[in-house]
Amino acid sequence: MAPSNNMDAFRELLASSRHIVAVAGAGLSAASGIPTFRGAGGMWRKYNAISLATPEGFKANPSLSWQFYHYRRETALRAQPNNAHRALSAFSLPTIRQQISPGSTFTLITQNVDGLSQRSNDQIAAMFPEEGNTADEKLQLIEMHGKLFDVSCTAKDCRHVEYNTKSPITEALGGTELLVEHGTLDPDIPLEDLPRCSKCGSLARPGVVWFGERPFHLDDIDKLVEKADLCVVVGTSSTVYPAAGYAMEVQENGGKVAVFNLDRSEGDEEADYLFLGPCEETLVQAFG
Ligand code: BJW
Ligand code: ZN
Repeated sequence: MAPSNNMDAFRELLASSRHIVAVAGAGLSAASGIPTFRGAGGMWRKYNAISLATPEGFKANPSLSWQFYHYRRETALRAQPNNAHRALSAFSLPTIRQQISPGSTFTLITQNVDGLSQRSNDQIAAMFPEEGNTADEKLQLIEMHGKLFDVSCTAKDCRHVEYNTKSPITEALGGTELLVEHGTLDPDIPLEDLPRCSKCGSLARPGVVWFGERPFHLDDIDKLVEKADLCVVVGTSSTVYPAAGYAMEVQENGGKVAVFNLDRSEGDEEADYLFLGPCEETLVQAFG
């Protein structure tokens, strides 16, 4: 059966669901001016993903890779959460969620590394300081592909991770975001001028998950997906595993799936609900 686009019916489902997970991708941050990876204007069309965003590419030329991530950090620093982030953040707040979906749990599992969902959660939580959002009911957010602002030591005997929003992250990278935009990266920034571990001085790398690497918090995610009775899929092409498999897993366990995406995406014909359009509009209707 084709997926339904009946928003009232979806809101009824939301009201009666017990354990809700949302799986988000780059489309969630598109309205904040963060480019997506695939499709028109996608970063993987413009840049060579293999040389910039893989462990092998980083090893072969950390100068190129760091310029790409410096550019991404600068873009994310300048961006602001949009209405789609805010709709999910508000739903994460127990006091608001109880009105829409009494007694339910909710976790946002995002593939995004831009930190915008965390910033949105912090902003919304600050608006409701006293509202019974106790420690064990904290906003639930899992950044499974890591964070652009985590800087991670490459030395096997150190592995120190530091949260760092410095702009530029090192002097030598300052201004190279313009080279990235013009597609003229400098392959020769000396290793000693790239970000280094503050503990042991070794070369540091961006704290993100590249192909072939284990995503973060997989054990927690597996437990959440196993018990979920509703999976909300937002702004992802659903081509990258394991995230791409969560919706089907929820459905196989008898749960429902609702997809919010600009265009058709992988597997969306199997969904119970499909809302095509910008998620910064459709999520507000669904969760507002
Ligand atoms: C809008 C919108 C608007 C636009 N509103 N919508 C099983 C089968 C086959 C392969 C594998 C498998 N399991 C694992 C693999 C290998 C691999 C994989 O999936 N390969 C596939 C390509 C086939 N996966 C991995 O390697 C993962 N690791 C792993 O599984 O490890 C297992 C392990 C276990 C134990 C030990 C060791 C290993 C890791 C994947 C890492 C992905 N990394 C990246 C880069 C992160 C750093 C960085 O940002 O640079 O993550 S790749 C890139 O893709 C990024 C994203 O998070 C990810 C997903 O992209 P996303 O978010 O879906 O973006 P787009 O652009 O594809 O889609 C955007 C969508 O939004 C579009 O549909 C638009 O229409 C829509 N949109 N505007 C709503 N306004
Ligand atoms: Zn170190």
